[in-house]
Amino acid sequence: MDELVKEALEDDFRVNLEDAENIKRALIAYMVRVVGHDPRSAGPRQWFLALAHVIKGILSERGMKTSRAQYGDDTRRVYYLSMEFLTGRRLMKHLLDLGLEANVRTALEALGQDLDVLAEEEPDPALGNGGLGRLAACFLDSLATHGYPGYGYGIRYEFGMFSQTIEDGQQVEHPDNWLRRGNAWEFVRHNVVYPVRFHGRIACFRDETGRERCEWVDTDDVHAVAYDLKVTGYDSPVISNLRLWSARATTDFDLRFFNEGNYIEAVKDKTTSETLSKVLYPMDTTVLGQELRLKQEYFFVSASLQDILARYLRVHEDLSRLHTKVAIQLNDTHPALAVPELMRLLVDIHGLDWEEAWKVTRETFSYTNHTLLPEALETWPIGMLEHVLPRHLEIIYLINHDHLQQVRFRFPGEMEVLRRMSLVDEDTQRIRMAHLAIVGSSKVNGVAALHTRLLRETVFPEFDEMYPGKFVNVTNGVTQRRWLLQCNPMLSDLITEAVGPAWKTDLTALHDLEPLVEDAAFRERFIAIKVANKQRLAEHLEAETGVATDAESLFDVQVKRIHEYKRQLLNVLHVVHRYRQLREGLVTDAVPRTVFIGGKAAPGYYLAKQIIRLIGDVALTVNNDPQVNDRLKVVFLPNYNVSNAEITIPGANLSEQISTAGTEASGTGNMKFALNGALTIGTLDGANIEIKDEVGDDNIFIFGLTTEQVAETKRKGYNPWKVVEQDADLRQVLDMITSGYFNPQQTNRYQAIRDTLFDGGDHFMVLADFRAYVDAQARVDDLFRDPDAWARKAILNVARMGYFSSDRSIHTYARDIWNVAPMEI
Ligand code: GPQ
Repeated sequence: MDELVKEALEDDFRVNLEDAENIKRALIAYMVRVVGHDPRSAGPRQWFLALAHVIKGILSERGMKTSRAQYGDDTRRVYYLSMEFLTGRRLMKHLLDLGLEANVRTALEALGQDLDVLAEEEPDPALGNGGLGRLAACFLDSLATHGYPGYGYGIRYEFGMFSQTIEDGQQVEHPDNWLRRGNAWEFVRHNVVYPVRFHGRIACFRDETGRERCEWVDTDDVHAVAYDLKVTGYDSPVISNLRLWSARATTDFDLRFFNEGNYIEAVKDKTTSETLSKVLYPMDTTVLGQELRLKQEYFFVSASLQDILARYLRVHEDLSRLHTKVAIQLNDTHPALAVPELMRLLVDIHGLDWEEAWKVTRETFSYTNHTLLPEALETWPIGMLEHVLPRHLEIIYLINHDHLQQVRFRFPGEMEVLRRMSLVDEDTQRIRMAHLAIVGSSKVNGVAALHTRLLRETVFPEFDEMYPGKFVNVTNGVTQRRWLLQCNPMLSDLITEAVGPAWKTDLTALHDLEPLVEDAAFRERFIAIKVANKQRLAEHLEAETGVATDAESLFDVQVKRIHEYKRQLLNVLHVVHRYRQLREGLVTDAVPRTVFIGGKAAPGYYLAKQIIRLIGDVALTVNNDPQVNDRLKVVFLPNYNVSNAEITIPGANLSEQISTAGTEASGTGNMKFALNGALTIGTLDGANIEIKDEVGDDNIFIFGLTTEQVAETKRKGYNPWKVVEQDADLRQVLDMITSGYFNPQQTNRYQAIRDTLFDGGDHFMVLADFRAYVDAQARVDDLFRDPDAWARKAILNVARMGYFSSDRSIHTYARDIWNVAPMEI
């Protein structure tokens, strides 16, 4: 080792990627010079850091080339503004993208280290809640892979999504202190700092030309400091940047108090302003309406726009042409304050006319809507906006004034339409952020065909009428680089061996797998890989929780946020029904199953937490009942996150996508499972419909009410009591749950669940879909008894998932929304 160290240091940081020996020397050099540790005594943690720094060096070099090419081309750039980015761990992804895994593995072996052990040293950055944040990460991957000039902006939360444990059957939240040991991948840019202002008042005056100008004065300021993460694409020279903002107190602020001699006050205020980037709100598709959240939204929007304008002004002078070089995508309404903020910057700071600024603004922004659920549509109290962002409230009023004038022109005399379309909800005195985003954007998109149709027909029909062509669909996708290539290496190898590597950047190439369905040897290998992935999942689970599962059984998986509309409860009702049937000997030929359910409940969402508890109670009873536990097992997968998903999804036979029709905007888990060879049991909801269209009716288990039937049933007066009265099995199942069968120590534990199903009117139609679901599950059993027939359908699912790549989504955005092309490097 001594000799090696000496030699490597002479090499002076140069890394030749083709050569494992050279990588080894670089690792040693970085260990000494960057990590500051003696290679002779370094452990996995230090070697992880050394490796991360080696890679960071490569990314930095390539990032500079990308950035030079972008300035050179002067092309339109895409900025993706999102409160959430669920990137997953970086190490293995970078190695895969750079084609470095084999050489790095060899180099580490020579140093007595195991790459897989090192990879576990990296925390999973949980800067998002679920689908929306993970979609943003898939998009960055596709942008970089296909060479689009993409750039992400978000918040560097000090605490990401809480980590979940189950204690006494109940969810317990733990802070996610992911930065505790630093973040090996980030570049902190102490020179990229912008002030972000809050509170204060508006002072208007006439300038020298006689024009009225308004200034926002006496504000409380916070600094936004940039932290950059380099985003690699697969086998691509293009690097995207993800810029995350961290809040830091301004020094002025400190000094004011300091000079008054109140040192402690100064430090207290410093902490207050720094709480802005402290923690991610752990709610998914529900809004809380807290002032801190509003401030977070404005904080990252303001910093991002200042940065975008500064970059534009470095090479251009005329802000009235901004939209020709800049496209900004608003990931839901969370960044919708960007609309009034850009207006403020253009008009108040840079002196553009209102009309001109409005034209630029509308041409610059596009908005993606991610939900139809009314509780997720953001609105802010006027009083709160007035206090926190007085100038923005004025600008919103001005935008609304012009907007309503056009509405009156388009719908003369229709007062009700005017009320509905206003940016202001007069009844509640709140600003409707979705309306603001719609009027401030050139395009608005939904995330699956059904979702876009429902947006146009039921949520924003007047807007659709008023702006023909503004509403478009871009069905979500997932990146096959993480959700097949990285998470399922065995299946990836089999596919590449069979049809070549093109699928890695063009997923439609999977079509070529179809003929292999007839190849018995291929089917056998496909089956063997699924079994191996199930074993990997079983081992992981046993190591994490001590629960043993049988990889021969059907692995039935539902992993996603816990929410009433996603209907984990329907899943549990089926489990209890199956349990009863097995116990009472009503079925003798049931296929052995392991039902996995995992996901986090928002900390304040009582019913979701009760559902987790119920799963635990049912699991305890079922798993300890020797009469059935060779044929049925129930497992709650704790702390579902990106890293766990990478192990869970490849190990599934059956993917549960059972939301009430018309409630899940798209879903993306549904795509990941099918791509890894699971069959779907699902409703005609979100992207399930398009998955069915692609894989074919015979290769998916569809059940339950359609969106139209749900609406029709409700219109006629849905009565849950009636449904239960007519179904003896359902009655028995509900009796068991509500009488304390699974929790004799507290028999009324599930009163709230009972109440929502009966007195609450079963809003999500769990009871209405019970029978259809149970029947569909029986069809699942039938097919699983014939492993070869199952494998044929699973292979067809993989072969026909080409459409669901985020590459396709990104090409569609690029063409239909952003008008950008890949760059040349
Ligand atoms: N989604 Cl509004 C979230 O993950 N968080 C949110 O706050 C909202 C939506 C999801 C949505 O529920 C899924 O159906 C989508 O597949 C996903 O966004 C990405 O579009």
